[in-house]
Amino acid sequence: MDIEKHLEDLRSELKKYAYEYYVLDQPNVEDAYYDQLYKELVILEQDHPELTIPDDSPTQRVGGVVLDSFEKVVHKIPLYSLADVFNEEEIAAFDKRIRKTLGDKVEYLCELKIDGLSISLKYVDGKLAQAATRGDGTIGENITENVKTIKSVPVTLSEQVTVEVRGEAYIPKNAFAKLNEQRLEEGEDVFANPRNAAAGSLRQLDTKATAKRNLSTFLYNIADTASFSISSQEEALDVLKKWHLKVNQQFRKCQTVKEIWNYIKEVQDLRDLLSYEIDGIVIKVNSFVQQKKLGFTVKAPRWAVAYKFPPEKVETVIKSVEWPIGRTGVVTPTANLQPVKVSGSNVSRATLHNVDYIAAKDIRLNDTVILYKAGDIIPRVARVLLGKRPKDSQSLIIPKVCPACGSKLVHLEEEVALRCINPQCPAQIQTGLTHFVSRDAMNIAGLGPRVVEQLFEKELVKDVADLYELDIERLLTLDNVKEKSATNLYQAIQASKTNSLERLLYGLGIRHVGAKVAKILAEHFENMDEINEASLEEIAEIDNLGEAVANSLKSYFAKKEVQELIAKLKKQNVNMHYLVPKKQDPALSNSLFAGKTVVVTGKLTLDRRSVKEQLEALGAKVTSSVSKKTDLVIAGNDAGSKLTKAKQLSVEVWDEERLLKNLDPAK
Ligand code: 1X8
Repeated sequence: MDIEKHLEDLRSELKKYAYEYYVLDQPNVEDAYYDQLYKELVILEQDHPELTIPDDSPTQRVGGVVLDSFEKVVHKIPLYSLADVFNEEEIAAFDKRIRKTLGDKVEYLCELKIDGLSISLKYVDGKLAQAATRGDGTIGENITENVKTIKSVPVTLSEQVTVEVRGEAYIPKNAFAKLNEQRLEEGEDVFANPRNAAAGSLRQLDTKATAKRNLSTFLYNIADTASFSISSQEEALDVLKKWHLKVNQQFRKCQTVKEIWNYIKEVQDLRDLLSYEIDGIVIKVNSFVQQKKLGFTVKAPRWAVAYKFPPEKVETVIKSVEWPIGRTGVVTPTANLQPVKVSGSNVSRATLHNVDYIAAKDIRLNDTVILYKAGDIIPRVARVLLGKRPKDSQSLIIPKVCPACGSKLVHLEEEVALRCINPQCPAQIQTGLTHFVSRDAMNIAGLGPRVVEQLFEKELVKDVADLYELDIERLLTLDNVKEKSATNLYQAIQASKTNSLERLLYGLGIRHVGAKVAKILAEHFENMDEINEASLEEIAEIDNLGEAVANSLKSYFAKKEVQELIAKLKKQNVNMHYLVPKKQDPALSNSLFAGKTVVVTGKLTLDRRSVKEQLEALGAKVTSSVSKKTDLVIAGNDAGSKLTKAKQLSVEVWDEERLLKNLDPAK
């Protein structure tokens, strides 16, 4: 069998299915069938390292490029912003201005306004050459490697055109919900809206992270229309589609304000059914000749406006207010509401944030309030309907002491939050323990919140280290825990002792140390003692971290209780080291790079990704920041601060030529 031909067939078949699925949104084969072909391709590509994998192979969508930073990109043709309108009158005023210039023969194309991030894609001879964010409209960031992981973006167009197209990258509703759920679990802040989520997902230096976010796109604009025979927005959408770019099909041609308004009403009804968020509609004069006649103001085109949907607002009643304590001791007043449906989901609780917020809005028990979802996710109280306030209502009583431990609640310096600062507070410890055992932390299965609660009540566990003193006999004293589950639980607890350092670090629940930061710290310092002793500056300088993390770690480790806890965990043989994923190839042990920590910086003539891969294949660990642990720095042209740092620390530095010689001694 001709393997090259087979690979080519597989790829084109997979590409066709991916196009039908991701661009047309009309799959023609079962997912399982696609997966099977895909796996076959992965294996064949692996089995034939002598054959080069083309850039547009379906397997090349998983990311893997780790960037140092995002380069700036200048948009020769700027990406404009649009003037907003909020009601029918303002649309009528827009229409009136248009007709004053153009007379009565005007046609509008109305499109959905996608709640995402504007991007620009450059294709050269039909090949994706560059992708950039909008930035300020004139200067954006180069996100080519990130965009290559978005499956709706073709690497190759159906025609070999050289063109710059614009559109929106967005995160679908289900992916957005999943992402926020995951972030909550990891103790990270949730994204307030899909636009932030899309932006955050695209600005990942590690493109593997982008690949996991399931982003998609809609393209709606050709920057340089003059080069193509297109005379209207409608035709532009047609051409984009013909080139195999994903185009939103829910547009409508309208002649009058009434028609536009009817379209808006229809879209509003259909909004919840869409798989992506929209925040309005865009109204454009259809004809390019007419667009040109109208031109631009300093800020925006005169030929288009964005109609913004009002946030949905509903009435409900505050039934009670709770003051739960989180694992950091912060008290977050939370209202229990009469359940209502708002912006597509049922809501029965809303955060009241803090005491200042309650005071500012004068929120009281049994008040009727207006509720809406900010950025369409977090339920918020807009205001109290004073006319519906019960006559005998009284302001909420702000708790003075912690509802769990009774110690005095305080405001730390410049904080609006009320805090319980008792490190022995059972509510804090209990939520802290639930976090410690959670999936992304120590991953101890079978230790749900109810078991944790019992462990506390029966005083079997007072801190996380006590978990490791539990034996089967003691576990059997818990309600509903039989021989089998006690054994499983015991084994899960014991197994967690061998987790790599980042799980323990994250599990400790240190402020600002989410799963990602924990991983960075573990990789950098490799063991708990090093982190414990690291200076503020040393921590703050590590890539992607900063002062908040550094300060938080320093003040955490400065506590006597923390030092005692760490000692107690050590005594229980809980692993405190970073476990590097093992490389197996024994041939590597005599490689010059085996076990060496290498940093590559500056401009190279070689492709940085392939340099990194070659070094890793030879047993090196390639990292992004220079520290005293770095063994070697490869410096290309214009190497900046990393080279300076390497010199300061007397780390060995090679230029590209020397690297080449050592990668291939024959040269
Ligand atoms: C922004 C957006 C536009 C469109 C859709 N979604 C957006 N977020 C569209 O034209 N279909 S146009 C636009 C802009 O010009 N700033």
